[in-house]
Formats: sequence, structure tokens, C-alpha cells
Amino acid sequence: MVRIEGNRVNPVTNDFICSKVRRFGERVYGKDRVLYPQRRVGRKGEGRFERIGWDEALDLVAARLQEFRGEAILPFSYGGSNGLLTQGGEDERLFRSLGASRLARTVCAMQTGLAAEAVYGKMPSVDFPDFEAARFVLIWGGNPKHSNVHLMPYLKKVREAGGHVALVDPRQAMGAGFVDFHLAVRPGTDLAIALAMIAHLEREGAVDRAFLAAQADGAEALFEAARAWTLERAASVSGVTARGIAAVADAYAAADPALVRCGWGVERNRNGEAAVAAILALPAVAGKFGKRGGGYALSSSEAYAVDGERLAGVAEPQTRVVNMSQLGRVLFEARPAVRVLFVYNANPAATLPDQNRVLEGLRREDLFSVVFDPVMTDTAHFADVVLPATTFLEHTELCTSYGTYSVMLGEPVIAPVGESRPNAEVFRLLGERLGVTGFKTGDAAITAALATIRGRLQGEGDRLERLRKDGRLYFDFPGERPVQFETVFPGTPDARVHLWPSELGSEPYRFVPETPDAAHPLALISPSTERSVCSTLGEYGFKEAWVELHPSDVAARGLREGQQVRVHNALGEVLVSLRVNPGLRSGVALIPKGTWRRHARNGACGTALVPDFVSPISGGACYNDARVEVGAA
Ligand SMILES: Nc1nc2c(c(=O)[nH]1)N[C@H]1C(S)=C(S)[C@@H](COP(=O)(O)OP(=O)(O)OC[C@H]3O[C@@H](n4cnc5c(=O)[nH]c(N)nc54)[C@H](O)[C@@H]3O)O[C@H]1N2
Ligand SMILES: Nc1nc2c(c(=O)[nH]1)N[C@H]1C(S)=C(S)[C@@H](COP(=O)(O)OP(=O)(O)OC[C@H]3O[C@@H](n4cnc5c(=O)[nH]c(N)nc54)[C@H](O)[C@@H]3O)O[C@H]1N2
Ligand SMILES: [Mo]
Repeated sequence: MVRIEGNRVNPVTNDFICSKVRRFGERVYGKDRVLYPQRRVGRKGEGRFERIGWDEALDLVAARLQEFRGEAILPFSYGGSNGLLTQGGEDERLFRSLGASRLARTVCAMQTGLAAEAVYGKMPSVDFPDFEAARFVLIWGGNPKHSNVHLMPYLKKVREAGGHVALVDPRQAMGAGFVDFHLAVRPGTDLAIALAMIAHLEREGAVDRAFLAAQADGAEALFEAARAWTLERAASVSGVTARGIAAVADAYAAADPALVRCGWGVERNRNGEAAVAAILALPAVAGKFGKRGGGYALSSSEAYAVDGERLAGVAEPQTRVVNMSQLGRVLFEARPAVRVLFVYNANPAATLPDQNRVLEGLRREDLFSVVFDPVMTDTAHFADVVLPATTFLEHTELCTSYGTYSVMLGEPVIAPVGESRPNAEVFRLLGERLGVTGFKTGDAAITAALATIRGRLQGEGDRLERLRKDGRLYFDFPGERPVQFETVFPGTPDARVHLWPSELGSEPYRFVPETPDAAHPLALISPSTERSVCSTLGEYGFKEAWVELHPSDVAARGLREGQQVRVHNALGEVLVSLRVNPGLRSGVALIPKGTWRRHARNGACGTALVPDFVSPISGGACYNDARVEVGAA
């Protein structure tokens, strides 16, 4: 491999890729690459290993899986290479057959998913190319510039055509020149702003009564809850101005078509579900559905409806469910105790809340842990056995796109580096040792995975053949791309919008204020940056981690740019350098998501400061509820 570029098969990614992935070669051939199976020789966490052969490694792991068959086994995975051939298939077949504990994948998209499902059911959202038709795009807690770069060309076109972009975010994430309105919200208080906007729209007569009567339930209850939020009250809670809230609401109401893009920054706190529900209610209240470029946009995963049972090929056992966001606690408190932890497609030592507790758990002498990853991650350092995995350039992967509606096939462009092997192969080889059968390989595996996508794909005939010929399959929406309330409709049982969703409790829009913590007044956020969107790629993205503060917070603490500081709370500390960021609101600290332990002088990530409590309704992680103080180191 000499170069990585975008191709033209998909008009959305049209010839360009993000700067992070362009450097993927550094990961594939880099010094962190795991080249062969290894067994621990040092103490846990020390990172000293000896090379062993695949057969020996698999025998070792299979013996432990056999010994602890049942709930003492915890398979731990998240995104990985994000495809249907590396997750949810052969891995599930193996672990389900062993009666292992099940994992609730809660680090991301739980609150948003629950709110979207409760209010609209699984309604496909606006596809990227249709952003272009919008005259106003309200980006709420998302940062496409770093996390969805292929959306950017469409947003640019909105502004070139005289439309406007608004951003609700504690920082000016997209660059001041790019947004027309910016509400620098205090993290965790979006609910107040969204409800105040709804009440404002009602007072201004900007509510689409006809739409609500025909398509929605619960509008009156929503309005009643919203009326408690005057612009002034919302402004004082969220730290923005009343005028600013009104201006965004007015511009949104006046624009046609108008689009809400809800990101994943809104959900990661105690008010996550309610805030997302209130934000997603806006297009219903203001009558923004029914035309191209109007409505709301999420990740698009609503449309794929992958049949998980079929992909796994084995029924889900009714074993205990472990919330991944509480792994540290689980490793100490769960009964029966977790005795085998099998990590793949994830890097829990860096990415989970309460990092110190997670690391302590990984040090448990009576825990046998396997880490299966292309690179020597922070988690791998704690493993008893490390298994080398291929990257997406070395294995076949079937991917559904993120934010748009393509299914694509990635076939290997280089041979596996070192002795690395694809996920499916390793789970099959383990299965063979444990009497688990039915694993599929080659084209049969791809065909089977393709058949689990329930949504209708364009064209007739063999899906795999067409995929190989055309490079991608697109969803078959009438009129090409989905138009909400014209060609796609709520997936709720009664096909109506539920503006008072009972899934969110008896008071769906109840605002939970934060508990003041005078010793740790700064709200810590950890968004993606131009250097990383998760821990993958973080390894070469950073020389060292940093914390950002607003100039007023820097001055108030007598600190200066570039200085070594200590970011701390009751859970831990992170020793990094200070950056002054005038684009960040005061009262907020920012440590980038995706740094590795080696990027801070004390081997900590931002996650060392994140509490492990989860949202009571969906069980989602609350990363942005971390409260910290910053002082000189
Ligand atoms: N190429 C590539 N793309 C990816 C990924 C990848 O691995 N590779 N990962 C994907 C994943 S897993 C995710 S989750 C998405 C994330 O996609 P986004 O949701 O766009 O995530 P961020 O870029 O972190 O932007 C979140 C924004 O929310 C802001 N924020 C923080 N707290 C609050 C709050 O309380 N209220 C409001 N209004 N804003 C807040 C932050 O400052 C930040 O600018 O990116 C995805 N995109
Ligand atoms: N501080 C803070 N932390 C956060 C968040 C936050 O807002 N703040 N947000 C969270 C979010 S949105 C997310 S999505 C999570 C992500 O959390 P994780 O999923 O733990 O992080 P990733 O870096 O995506 O880990 C994926 C791992 O899979 C490996 N991998 C890739 N392809 C393959 C494969 O084919 N096979 C195998 N075996 N391994 C593979 C990669 O090398 C990488 O180590 O992080 C969460 N962490
Ligand atoms: Mo995520």
C-alpha cells in the first residue's frame, strides 16, 4: 500500500476521504501493529509479551473459554471496522453458544436512539445530498467538520445558495466563518433551549396545527411542558442569551425547507433522552416535514434494520446483560465474577468511563483477558493473550454507511500484515475447538450477511453479484432518497409522532439540574477533533494530549497557554498541557476524545474523570457530566 484515497463509486464520498484515514498506512505498518499472537510474561499492564504460534494461542484461549463456559465469560466489543462481517455474526455465534454474558453497547447513541425510536419509531432520516435543498440547517451538538466530513460539501452549498447554518454547541466547533448563529450552550442544558424554542414558536403563531392534528399525539402536553420555559429562564440555565434563542427559533420557523441535524454531543448527560426528544419534536411543531431538505437527520441506521438473530445464526440466550459503560465496576462487583474477558473491536482501557477503575479491573490476577486487535492498544497492554487482527484493508467487509444509505463491499487490497487474521476466521477456529458449528466462510458469509439487511435495496437479482459489479447498493426509496412524511413515515405502531413519549417516563421533558460541585465547577467535554474521532487513529494523531479552557477561566486561575496543568476531580487526574480557546464557552474544559494513555504524563485519558453512572432510561454513558477543576501541575 502506497497511498489511500477516496473513490468515486459513492457520490457522497466522491473522491475524498478525511485526513485521519488518509494516514491509515501509519497504523497498518506502524510500530504499534500487532504482528503475531503473544502471551503475557510481565505483570498485567506492564506490556511485556512473548511471541507464540496461532495454534498455541487458540488452544490457550479455547481452554479458558471451556473452563468458564457460561456467564463468567464477557465478550466485549464495540465498533471495530464497523461492518457486518466483523461483528454480530461469527462472534455472536460463538459467544451465544457458550452461554456467555451479553453486552449492552451503551457508550454511544443510546439516548439518541431511544428518543428517536420513542418519538418517530424507525423513520429513515434525511440523506446527505438532500441537505443541499435546505435553506436553514440547525446543527445541534454535532460536528460534521470532524465526524462527518462528507456532509460538509452539502452544508457549504446551503450557504452558497443564501441559506443559513446554526450551531448549538459549547464551542465554535465549525469555525466562526461557517455558521450564522451560534448558541454556546452549557453542556447538559439543551433541553431548556429546545423547550423554550417550542414555547416561543407557539407564542409567535409558528406552530403547524394542521400537521400536529393529522400526524401527532401529545402536542398539547408538550406545549404545556414547554410553556414553563420562558426564553429568560432557558437562557439563565443554559448560559446563552434569550435573544439568541429567539433568533434561532425565528430563523428556523421562517426558513423553508428547514432541517435539524442532531449530533451525539447532546445525549451524553443526565438529560440526554429528553433533550434529543425535544429537539426532534421541532420539525413536527414547526411543520417542516413533507419536502426534500426538511425534517431531521440522524445516523441513518434506522433504515438498515439488520436482522441480528439471522446474522448470529443462533438464538440469543437469556443470560445476564452487562452495561459496557460500567465495566470497571462490573469487573469487581458482578456475580458470578467475570473470569474471561474477550475484547475485540474496542479499546475499553482508553474509551470507557471511570478509566482508573477499568484499569484496576484489568489488573485482576484471576481475570483471563484476551485482546484481539490490529494494534497494541492500551487495553492490549493488560491482556494475557494478544491476538493480531487484520484491518479493513486486509479483510473483506460489508458496510452500511453512516448518515447516508449505501451498502458497500470492501475487499482486501493487501495481504494480512504479519500473522494477522480476520475476526470471522478467529471465531471460527475457536468455535471448532469448542464444538460450535455452522460458521460460514467466503462468499457464503457475504451472501448471508447481505440477506440480513431487511431494507429494500435497489435493483433485482443477486445482491452480491450487483455489489461486485456496481461497487455499492443503494436503498430503494420511492423518489430516490427518503422524504420524511412524503415517502417515509414514523415506524411507531400507530404511524404517528409521539410528542409525549411514554418510553421517556411519566414526565418525559423533566429537566434534571446539575448538582453544584464548588470544588469542580468546570464541565468537561471530550468531543472528536481533527486528530481523532475515537481511540482508533488517536495513536498517531497526538504527540501529547491537552486541555482547552476559555481565556476567562485561564485568567481566573492564573494559568497561561502551554503550561503543564492538572485536570482533576474525585475520580482521578490527567496531567496535560493547557490550550487557550476563545471559541469555547467559559465554564467548560475540553480534552479531546481518543487520546491514548501515553499522551498524558500520568498515563490517563479524559475518561479518567468521567463518572460511570448511566442514564436511567436507556443506560447510556454520560461522558459530558464529568465535572473538573484545572490547576497548575
Ligand atoms: N471517519 C469516522 N467518522 C466517524 C467515526 C469514526 O470512527 N470514523 N465515529 C462516529 C461516531 S462513533 C460518532 S459517535 C460520531 C460523533 O459525531 P458528532 O456527534 O458530530 O460528534 P462530535 O464531533 O464529538 O461533536 C459533538 C459536538 O457536541 C458538542 N457538545 C458536547 N456536549 C454538548 C452538549 O451538552 N450540548 C450540545 N448541544 N453540544 C455538546 C461538542 O463540543 C462537539 O462539538 O462520529 C462518527 N463519525
Ligand atoms: N471521553 C470520551 N470517551 C468516549 C466518548 C466521549 O464522548 N468522550 N464517546 C464514546 C464513543 S462515541 C464511542 S463510539 C466509543 C468508541 O469506543 P471503542 O469502540 O472502544 O473505541 P475504538 O477506538 O473505536 O476501538 C475500536 C478498536 O477496534 C479495533 N479494530 C478495528 N477493526 C477491527 C477488526 O476488524 N477486528 C478487530 N478485532 N479489531 C478491530 C481498532 O484497532 C480499535 O482498537 O468511545 C466512547 N468514548
Ligand atoms: Mo460513537
